[in-house]
Amino acid sequence: MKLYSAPYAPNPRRVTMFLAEKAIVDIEVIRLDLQKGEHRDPAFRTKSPLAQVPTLELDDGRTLTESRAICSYLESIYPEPSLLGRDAWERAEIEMWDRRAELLFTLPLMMWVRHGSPHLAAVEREQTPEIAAYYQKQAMRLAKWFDTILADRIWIAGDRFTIADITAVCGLDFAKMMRWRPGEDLPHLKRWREAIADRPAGKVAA
Ligand SMILES: N[C@@H](CCC(=O)N[C@@H](CS)C(=O)NCC(=O)O)C(=O)O
Repeated sequence: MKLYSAPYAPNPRRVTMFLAEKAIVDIEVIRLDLQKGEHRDPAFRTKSPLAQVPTLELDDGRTLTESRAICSYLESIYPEPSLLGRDAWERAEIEMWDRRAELLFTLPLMMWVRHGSPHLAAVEREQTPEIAAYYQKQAMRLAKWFDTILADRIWIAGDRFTIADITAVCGLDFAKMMRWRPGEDLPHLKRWREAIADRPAGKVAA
């Protein structure tokens, strides 16, 4: 299998962190340069119709182009350690937290960066400062909420590291481009981020 990824991009990093936690090493990772528009190449579009990374290409040529779908597929093939849950309750609970992490936290952070950082101008093409300001506000509001959640649990979905932690930290680290990271005003979020640094996923470059 091949994974099309890109340096600094949070959605492919969600998958490369997932690979690291599971110690999966037999997937070839191909890095595209988004600044140069390599993902818009017609040959790549035959694999990824929306011209996005990550894209997982199976040995028979089939492709998956959504990071969460790629992780679900990999979890089925490499079940240990489980990052999506082992039984019906765990799977549903982790999915609930992962959706919250993605839709309420990582997505606003990504939109803030995409519309606010000059480094993303070539990728976003039409940056809108009002959109950046709107999503910054949303993201900061939800950062506070996640900080209160993490006050009495180690990881986002409870007492073990899951995809919800990977999803949230990909958004959080991307916001370094806006010079934001949780400080003393968000002590639980800060402690959680520091704990990820010691894990295999934490070694994957942002
Ligand atoms: N829903 C997709 C989103 C993928 C996505 O937005 N990827 C970005 C990189 S983080 C991309 O390829 N952007 C290229 C572009 O927008 O032109 C997923 O999670 O896989």
